[in-house]
Amino acid sequence: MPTVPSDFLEWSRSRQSLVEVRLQELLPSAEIAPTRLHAAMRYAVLGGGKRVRPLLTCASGELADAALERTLIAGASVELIHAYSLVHDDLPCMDDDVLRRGKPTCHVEYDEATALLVGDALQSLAFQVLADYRLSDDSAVQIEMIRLLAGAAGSRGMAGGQAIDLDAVGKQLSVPELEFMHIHKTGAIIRAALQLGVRCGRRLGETDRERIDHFAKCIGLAFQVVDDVLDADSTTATLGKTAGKDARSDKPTYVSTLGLGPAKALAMELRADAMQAIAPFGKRALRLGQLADFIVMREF
Ligand code: GRG
Repeated sequence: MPTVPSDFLEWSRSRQSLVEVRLQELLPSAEIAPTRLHAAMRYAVLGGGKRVRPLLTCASGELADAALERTLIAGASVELIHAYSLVHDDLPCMDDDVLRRGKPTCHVEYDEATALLVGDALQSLAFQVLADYRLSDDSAVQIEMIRLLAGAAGSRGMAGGQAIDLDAVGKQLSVPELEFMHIHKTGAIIRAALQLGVRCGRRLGETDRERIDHFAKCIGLAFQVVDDVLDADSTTATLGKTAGKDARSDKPTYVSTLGLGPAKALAMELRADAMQAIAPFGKRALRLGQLADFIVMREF
């Protein structure tokens, strides 16, 4: 099992705190009307979460020599979409959960209608951010970034994956069916995080982009496999969200389909495939490789 090196901890902590500051600045102040909605938006986004997606945006941006500031803003826009998805996912009409990031879910702390609006407003804010800031010297590339994130969040991406997930409750899915669901539900936004980072920088050749995209697909899926393993194999206190939820909700997962051991082995296989895809970049892909390790080794 690979270990997380200390220079990666330093790199990731510095980016996490920089993203945190950008998110604080991008979110409307809780003193501006409507104050309750703005307070709830800040509650849902700030002070929690691993910020894996912005870290991926920073790492892929580094590979394309992107300015850090651009990747922080692009990463923050992806995190806003992610935060919206968590708020909506926790609602009683979806996963019906009471704990997220170690605190009461948004609809428990506020109310259901507010949580619904928080998700709506965070999604709009993500695209406003992508349109407001100059993230590429080429405005066509910037429009492409907006299109990529919209596609990843929509019915052909995350929202579609969530629809398949809701429909799968009580059913047994085959591994290809599970893969299809998670490539959409979890993988699409992770892939977009990497695509946006690359587009903040200089134009990479087609082969290099494909390498990064293959890496993105592998770690997007690995992320979900590990999420399923942790749900089955960890505690609520460690996760900061309700553990054992998938089995109790009768949801098909990699653990229910393959078993715990083979699911862990699959995560390692996906990591190896991801590493192979970025090997030709050598040291330039150091942070991407370390993030892949972090994703498969994380405990929460
Ligand atoms: C409601 C349209 C809509 C979509 C919801 C992402 C999602 C789709 C649901 C979340 C449910 C879930 C547990 C998905 C598994 C993978 C995942 C996204 C886990 C949470 O992401 P982390 O671990 O969370 O990055 P933090 O809190 O660290 O940001």
